[in-house]
This record gives sequence, structure tokens and C-alpha cells, in this order.
Amino acid sequence: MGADVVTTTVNRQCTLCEAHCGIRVEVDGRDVVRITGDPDDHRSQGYICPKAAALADLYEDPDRLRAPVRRTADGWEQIGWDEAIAYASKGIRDVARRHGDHAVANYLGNPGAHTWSLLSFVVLRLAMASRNNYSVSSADQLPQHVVATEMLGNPVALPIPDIDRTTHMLVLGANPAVSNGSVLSAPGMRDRLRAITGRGGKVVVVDPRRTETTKLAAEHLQVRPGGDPFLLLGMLHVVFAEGLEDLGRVAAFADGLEELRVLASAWPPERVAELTGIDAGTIARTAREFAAADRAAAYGRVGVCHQTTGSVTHWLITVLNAVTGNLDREGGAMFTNSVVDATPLFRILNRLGIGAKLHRTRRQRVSGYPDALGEFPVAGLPDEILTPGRDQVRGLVIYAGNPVLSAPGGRRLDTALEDLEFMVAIDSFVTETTRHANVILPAVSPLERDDLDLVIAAFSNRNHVRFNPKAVPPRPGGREDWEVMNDLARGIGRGRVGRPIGLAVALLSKVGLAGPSTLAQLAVLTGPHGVLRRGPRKGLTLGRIRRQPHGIDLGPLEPRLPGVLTTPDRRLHLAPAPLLREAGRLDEVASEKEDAAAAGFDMTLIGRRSVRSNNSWLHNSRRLMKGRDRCTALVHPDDAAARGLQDGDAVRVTSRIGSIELPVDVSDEILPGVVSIPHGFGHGRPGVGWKHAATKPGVSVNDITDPGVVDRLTGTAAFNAVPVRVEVVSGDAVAQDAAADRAVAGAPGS
Ligand SMILES: Nc1nc2c(c(=O)[nH]1)N[C@H]1C(S)=C(S)[C@@H](COP(=O)(O)OP(=O)(O)OC[C@H]3O[C@@H](n4cnc5c(=O)[nH]c(N)nc54)[C@H](O)[C@@H]3O)O[C@H]1N2
Ligand SMILES: Nc1nc2c(c(=O)[nH]1)N[C@H]1C(S)=C(S)[C@@H](COP(=O)(O)OP(=O)(O)OC[C@H]3O[C@@H](n4cnc5c(=O)[nH]c(N)nc54)[C@H](O)[C@@H]3O)O[C@H]1N2
Ligand code: SF4
Ligand SMILES: [Mo]
Repeated sequence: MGADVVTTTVNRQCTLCEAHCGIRVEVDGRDVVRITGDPDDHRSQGYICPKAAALADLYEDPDRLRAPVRRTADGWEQIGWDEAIAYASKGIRDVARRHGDHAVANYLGNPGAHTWSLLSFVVLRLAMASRNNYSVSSADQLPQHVVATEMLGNPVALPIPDIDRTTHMLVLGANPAVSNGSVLSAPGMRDRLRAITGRGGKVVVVDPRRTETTKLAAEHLQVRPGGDPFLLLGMLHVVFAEGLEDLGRVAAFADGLEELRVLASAWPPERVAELTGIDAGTIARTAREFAAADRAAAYGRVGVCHQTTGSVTHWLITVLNAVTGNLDREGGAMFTNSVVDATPLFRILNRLGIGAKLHRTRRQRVSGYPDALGEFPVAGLPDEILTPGRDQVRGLVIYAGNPVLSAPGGRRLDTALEDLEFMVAIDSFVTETTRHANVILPAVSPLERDDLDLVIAAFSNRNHVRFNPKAVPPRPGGREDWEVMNDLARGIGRGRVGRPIGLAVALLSKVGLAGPSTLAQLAVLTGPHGVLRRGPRKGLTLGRIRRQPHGIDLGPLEPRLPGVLTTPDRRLHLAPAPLLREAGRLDEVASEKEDAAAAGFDMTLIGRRSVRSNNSWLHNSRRLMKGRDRCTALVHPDDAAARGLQDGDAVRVTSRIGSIELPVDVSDEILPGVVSIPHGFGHGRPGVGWKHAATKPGVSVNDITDPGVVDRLTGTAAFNAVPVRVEVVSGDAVAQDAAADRAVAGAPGS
């Protein structure tokens, strides 16, 4: 920093991942000079990861769209905001007029969950009045919501491991040392995991790969991909067989223990050893140690969620916590009590019988997959676009998502999007997905907007809230996501006044209610910590939250059961019928694997994340992309030797639906028979606006993940445990493919 530079410092959060670390952004006018950790943030205490600096890259990125663009025969044409909103609204209205409201789908991507603009997406969705609602949930955490609904009646009551107070943490299919936690918002995961050991506790990690997290653990159980439900059943078998079950306080309002006992009796450790790749003795010991621990918490995330057994596994994790007395107790798995709480809403909905109608009451037209939380699974979206019939999707409004790279079988979606009559994207870049849009509406970048996180904080290991003031003044003429979506909601609702939805939206936006600060204020005032509940002296208002530059600590998690139960009978359902049914199918799951091997798919594909990456959209940051190629296929030396592969060789990985070619990374950190490939790459497609990303494009693993294989209960993508085969490719073939990709990749119209 030069001596003549006058900087001001703005304290806020990094909202790139769920940790939401406090940061200090030093700015000089419109220039971001430096981003460092905020030592006064009570949660992150100065911790940040390398991605925080990428917020500045994002802000400065020359490829980021600064004004709306419209697709024309000659490429992208820059247009003004009013024209863009009018064009987008008319395009969507026309599709709805031609084919009906349900012919226009909407899609919400991951970054939408990290901002209060989400509230305006909800308004937009109402204005669209379509049955075809989609979001990244069905490629992420949906099984957790559905399990919570089945067990507690309350889709947002997700158990959070009380990581700072536990003495025994069992981690299944998560790599928090890299991802920094998910459905467990707590910055600085490495230190928190180390601290468990430091206070005499134990961390056990279940993962087919020796990950960065296993290095912080006392024990690593190198499970076979897809083996987790069997491992959990084996553990439950031991718990019941040895009389170690003890529900504690929860026993007073829990049902279903006997059904669980019967289920677990069929799965002794000896039976599951082969399926899990873990010997029976270790499984039994793992169960005993978990049951005996003072305070234990089992935690699972995408490695077990993105599976055909995603729901069953998350259910069994909560069951293990419950039957060992660790559900809703200090140091176990607890429920956050955030500034907003949807529990009363779900209680009312359930009383009115509407809650039950949010799940599995409809089937996706072509795939037959169930709906959940009022949405259909993204795995089935391409078929909804490509298959004629009533409610065929002909238009799309997409906000902050890149499903061409992030949804299973993304290559087919890539083709399907071209088939739409009209598509609107609210996004900052011409991406693999938005390049198909007729118009892209780019809001200002995160550092240029005020914000308040209401979603991620509700899944934190500590009750807290923190306001995020803008760090740099927004560019003149720049608009925020919520403004764009409110305008769009008005534009789409226009001319439809008279229909109840159009009228409601018109009214909402007229009185200004649709702005996120008004809605957030209402939510805070009426929430568990608001003035209406806690009184004028202690209660929160949005203003009080704004005035605390480093956030407000609302204390450690406290027991919330039976309060968070919204089941009509106010009981905790340990053994809901749909989950018992799914567990009854586990035999089939085991044999599917043998069928795949017989069909020539002798290896199993799983995913991986890197610290210097975030899903599909930070690969344009030079600083993060430095270093070696990360889009590689990780295989064990035995598998490499069997195929004559050397480190760096090109391999072809083939699944039922297609092939990709990429360099191989040979390491004994992965289980033999397993191949690990990260998602979010594949930037070499024509017209993608990320110029730097296109220099190291990689390939998209989701070109070979199978949208025909999903978690049965929720339709959620099964990115992990995909049957594949791995073969060597001759060096020439790869060089030619890469050259061809580079030739077509190139100038977008930004
Ligand atoms: N740096 C970085 N951080 C991120 C992201 C990112 O892209 N980069 N993405 C963010 C998002 S959107 C999310 S949802 C979270 C996800 O956060 P995590 O759930 O921690 O995700 P991963 O790091 O993918 O870890 C999944 C682990 O599951 C393992 N696994 C695969 N298959 C199986 C299996 O069958 N059984 C078991 N037991 N394990 C298996 C993998 O080897 C991997 O180590 O991360 C968030 N944070
Ligand atoms: N194979 C495999 N596939 C996976 C996963 C896996 O583990 N393996 N993980 C899945 C998971 S957990 C997730 S969450 C998804 C993530 O997948 P997506 O939800 O598709 O999210 P991203 O890939 O992060 O793309 C985000 C898009 O939002 C845009 N964007 C970013 N910030 C903003 C903003 O503030 N406003 C607007 N308007 N746009 C913005 C970016 O430019 C980008 O186009 O991927 C899923 N796909
Ligand atoms: S861990 Fe990194 S990306 Fe996630 S919030 Fe913290 S600084 Fe940002
Ligand atoms: Mo995610």
C-alpha cells in the first residue's frame, strides 16, 4: 500500500461459502486495496481462506458484465436497464400467454442463498405463478430438509453438530478442512477440529479418500463409496445389541424406537463389512466409542447426501445421534435459534394440512421424480424442456446458478436450454449456462451492496447475526439483484392484474414491501430475538443489527426440542414410514453395484473440492487459479498400474451416459477402485465469457454423472458412487481435443 493512498476500512462478511468469515475491506475511492480477516468478528476472529481476496478479483474482473446484454444474431448487444427489464418481462409474458404459466420455469442457484436478495427471488417466483420451480437444493442438501420434515415436521430444523463443545465427532462424507463446513456454518474449521482433539476428544472421518480433514482426525475409516448407510446400520446394530441405546431427554416425545431396533437387527457388522470395506471389529468399536462418548455428534454432508441413498443416510445419522442421547444436547447435534425462524410458519402450514402438500404430492412429468418443498428436481429439467406435452417448459428465469456445470448430466441441459423459446438470466457473467439466455441482467458485485444473511446463519454452530454494509460505492447505474428481481416481478405481473397473483405482486411492490430491508426488518422484529419477543430493551431491530460493525453474538446453541417439532402430533418420529421403506431397499442398492461391474463399469466415481475454488465460478481469478491443474482424475497406484498409467497421463472416464478426458493424478490417498474428480470445470465451451478460466478450462464431471440415478425419496442428484470405467487415452487425442476446445472458446459479448 503506497503512503499517499487514503484508505477507509469497511467491516463485513465474506459470503462466498457458508463460513461467512468477517473481513476488513480497505478501499480507496472505488478501488479495493486489501482484504484481510476481521479480528473482531467473534466467530472467525481474523480467520479467512485464500478465496476472500477473490472478492476483489470478482469486483475488478474485466469479464464481469456491467450492463444488461441482449442476444442478437450478431452476438451480445449492450442495452439499458429499463429496456432490458421490459424486454425480459415481455419475453416471459409471451411464453406464458402462448403455453400457460407453468411453461415458464425458474431456477435458484447457490449464491442466491447467501444474500437477502433471495427474498426478492421469492417474490419473483410468486409473480411467475408456475408449478415448475427449481433450485440447486436438488443438487445439494434437499435430503436433509426432507428427513427433517419426516422426523420433526419442520424442513428447516436441521441438526447442527455442536463442534466447539463435542468430545467425539464422526464426520461422514464431508471435508470441512477444505469446504469450511456446510449446513454447519462455523469459520476456521481446521482449528475447531484440532480443538476437539486438544480437549481430549476424538475426530473420526469416514471417507474413501485420505482428505485434508482426515489429517486432523485420530481415525480414518476408508469406506467404499456408497457404504455409509450400511456402516450406520452396522453401528446401530451394535448399539441395540449391546443395550447402549439411551435417548435421554428426547425419549419423552420420541416414537419409533422399536421399528429401529427391528431394522438394525438385520444388519450385524459382519454383514456390512464387505459392503463398507471396513472390518466388523472396527465397526463395532466405532459404535461403542460413539455411544460411550461424553458428548458425541455424527455429521454428514455432500459425500453421503449426493447418493441414491442420500435421504436414508441422513436419517440414520440423526437416528444415531438420537439413540445415543446426543440429539439436541450440548456437544451433540443441536438446532440453531437464528434471528429468523420459520418454525411457527411450518406449524401453521402443517395444522392447515398445507405442509404435507409441499412434498411428494406431485410427480415430475417426464422423470416421475417426486417434488419436495414445492420444487422439482433439476435432474429432470432437461426432459421437461425437450419433451412435448402439457406444461412443457418453454421459458426459464435463472438466478445465480450455473446448472450446465453443476447439475447431473449437464451436457444434456446445455443442449436443452437452446431449445427454449425465451430465457432470462440474472447473473454477472456469460457462463456455460447464461450463454443460452436471450437477456442477461447483471447486478453489482457483492462488495457493492448492503446485505444481511438470513439463511446460512440459521445453520450455524452459534446463534449470531451480522449486517454487511457495502464496501465500495456502487457503480452509477448499477442495480442490485433484488431491484432487478422486483422489477422483473412487476414486469411479469403487469397485464395480469385481475389474476390474484398479479394483483398481489403489484400491491406488494407498490407499498415497497418487496425490498429486502423491509422484509428483513419484519422478520427480525417478529423473530426469536426481535423486539416483539424480547422486549424493547434487549430485542433486536434491523437498525440495532446494522449498528454493530462486527456482528452480534446471540450465544451458544441451546436445547430446542420439543419446541422445533411441528409434526401434527408434536412427536419426534424416529422411524418415519417412507424412510423405513427406503431402508428396505438397501439390498437392491448393494446388488446394483454388482450389476454395474458386470456391465464393464469396474470403478466408482466420487467428487472433490479444492480450497482455491468455489463450485463453477471462481476460475476467472488469476490469483486462485495459480499452480497446478486441479481438474484431474485421482486414482490409486494399483489402478494406474493395471491400466499402464503414469501421473499426468490423459485418461478417458466413461459412465452410462458419456465420457470425459482429463489428466490423471496418481496417489495412494484414494481407495483402490475409486476415481475422484472435482466439479465446476468445463469452461472451454464456445462463447463463455470467463476468458482467464478458458485458459485452463478443464472438463465438467457432470457431463458423465447420471440424471437417471437419484436419491429416490427426493430426486436429488447422486453425484457420488457413479459406476465408471477409466482407460488410457493416447497423448495425441487429448492434445487435439484441447486445441479444438480452445479454438471454439472465446470472445463473449461483454
Ligand atoms: N473451497 C471450497 N469450499 C466450498 C465449496 C467449494 O466448491 N470449494 N463449495 C461449497 C458448497 S456449495 C458446499 S455444499 C460445501 C460442501 O462441503 P463438503 O460436504 O465438506 O464437501 P466436499 O469437500 O465435497 O466433501 C465431500 C467428501 O465426501 C467424500 N465422499 C465421496 N463419496 C463418499 C461416500 O460414498 N462416502 C463417504 N463417507 N464419503 C464420500 C469425498 O471424498 C469428499 O472428501 O462446500 C462449500 N465450500
Ligand atoms: N459433480 C458434482 N456436482 C455438484 C456438486 C458436487 O459436489 N459434485 N455440488 C453441488 C452443490 S453442493 C452445489 S451448491 C452446486 C453449485 O452450483 P450452482 O448453484 O450452479 O452454483 P455455482 O456453480 O456456484 O454458480 C453460481 C452462478 O451464480 C453467479 N453469481 C455469483 N454470485 C452472484 C450474485 O451475487 N448475483 C447473481 N445474480 N449471480 C451470481 C455466478 O456467476 C455463477 O454463474 O453444484 C452442485 N454440483
Ligand atoms: S472460508 Fe474463505 S470463502 Fe468461506 S467465507 Fe471464509 S474467507 Fe470466504
Ligand atoms: Mo452446495
